Amino acid sequence: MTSNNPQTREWQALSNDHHLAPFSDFKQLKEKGPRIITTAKGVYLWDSEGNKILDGMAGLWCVAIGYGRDELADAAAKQMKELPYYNLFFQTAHPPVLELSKAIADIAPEGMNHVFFTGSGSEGNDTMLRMVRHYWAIKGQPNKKTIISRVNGYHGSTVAGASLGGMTYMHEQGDLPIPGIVHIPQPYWFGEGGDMSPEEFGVWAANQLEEKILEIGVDNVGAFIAEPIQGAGGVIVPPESYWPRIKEILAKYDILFVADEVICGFGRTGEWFGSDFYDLKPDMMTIAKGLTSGYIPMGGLIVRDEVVAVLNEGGDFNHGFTYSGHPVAAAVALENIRIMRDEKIIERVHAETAPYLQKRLRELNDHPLVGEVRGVGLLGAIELVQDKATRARYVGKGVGMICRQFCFDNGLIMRAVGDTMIIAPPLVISHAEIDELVAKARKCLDLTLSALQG
Ligand code: PXG
Repeated sequence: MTSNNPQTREWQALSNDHHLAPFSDFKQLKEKGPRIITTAKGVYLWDSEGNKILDGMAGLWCVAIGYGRDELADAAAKQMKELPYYNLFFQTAHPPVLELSKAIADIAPEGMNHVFFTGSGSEGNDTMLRMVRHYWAIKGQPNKKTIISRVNGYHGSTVAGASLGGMTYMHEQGDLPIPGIVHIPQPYWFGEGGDMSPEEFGVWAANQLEEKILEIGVDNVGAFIAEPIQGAGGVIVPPESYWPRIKEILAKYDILFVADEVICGFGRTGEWFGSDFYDLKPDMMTIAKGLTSGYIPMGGLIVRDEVVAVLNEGGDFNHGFTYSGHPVAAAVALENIRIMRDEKIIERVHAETAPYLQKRLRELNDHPLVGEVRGVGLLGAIELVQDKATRARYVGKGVGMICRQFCFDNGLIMRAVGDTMIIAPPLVISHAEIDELVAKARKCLDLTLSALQG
């Protein structure tokens, strides 16, 4: 609470007195006071102190088309005036949700033509869990209940979402995971690959899926869920051997495959979906974030035709949310997709900005603190280490948090997951803005190294 700006202090007092922030240490936040973000345009944010900040995280992985697009605000206002709300229960529908379903079917992988809408990615994964079990019950295999997920995957913060996720610090609060969800190791070579080569480790990590299926019994396994590239876990790009081996295993056993596309979907990899990038052919895909560029909450589950054909035989699916397919959210999502298409935003990521960002980021490999730079599309990770050769970390120093603070103070939002710095800028970032991002990242790495040495 050190601001000299009375307005900032007033907002921080409101935070102290009334707000409980997500994923925060309430007491620590009270002592420090939150940074107040007031406006945004393009890839930049401004805080209440007047600082301009390059948003290397697109909000929270969501602001694909950048901040400040009036078209989305106009689409919301128009829809609010026409039909601000109506539900989709009881055999009703409205134009925006139907048009959006079609627009999503048009961009989704072939054979994935139906969408169940939710208010968030977590709700999308809750929907997935119930739909998978309902699907197998209809097929006369009600024991196929278990969902296999991965350690350090992120699938949301509802009870099912956090259980599906493999974040132990989330499981510790609230007796999670719920029964029927099990986890296998993640394909995180840099952190866990030991002496194996990345390719060997990728095959080993994929084989854990087969071992788990055999351990539980295929008659008890409903689905495997995974992010094409883990986001919140630290932008974990699997070794090249990983997805091909997983695909072989999935082809061998009769279980559903769910790609959680909440981060990878809508252009992040330079393709519409991470499943396109890795040619994954999932049965279901969870979506959120980039669907509306985060301008308004919306998530969903895209479902393969063969699965829908089974669900069609199952009577009522007793599941849904008040805001499933909300008309204003649907109108915003439609406009967001239109802009992505008309302005060829994903094509530009694919052909120009992703290769440029990846090339520029890898220049940071020469920095003494950097053990690895990796990334795909407009996703990037920088591993901070004490020893490049052995990949050994600084112990007990909180290097990632030190670096994150320097970034904050120097006009760059770059996240820390442990000692892994991660970025996922808006898809509209320009070459000049990428240069700025990389220059600021290098400066903050220098400051971090000095702090460690001092
Ligand atoms: N799946 C994935 C892959 C996600 O990244 C969710 C599901 C849940 O979406 P909702 O809309 O319910 O939040 C997410 C969300 C982080 C962070 O620390 C990431 C998310 C959420 C909160 C924090 O990077 N991703």
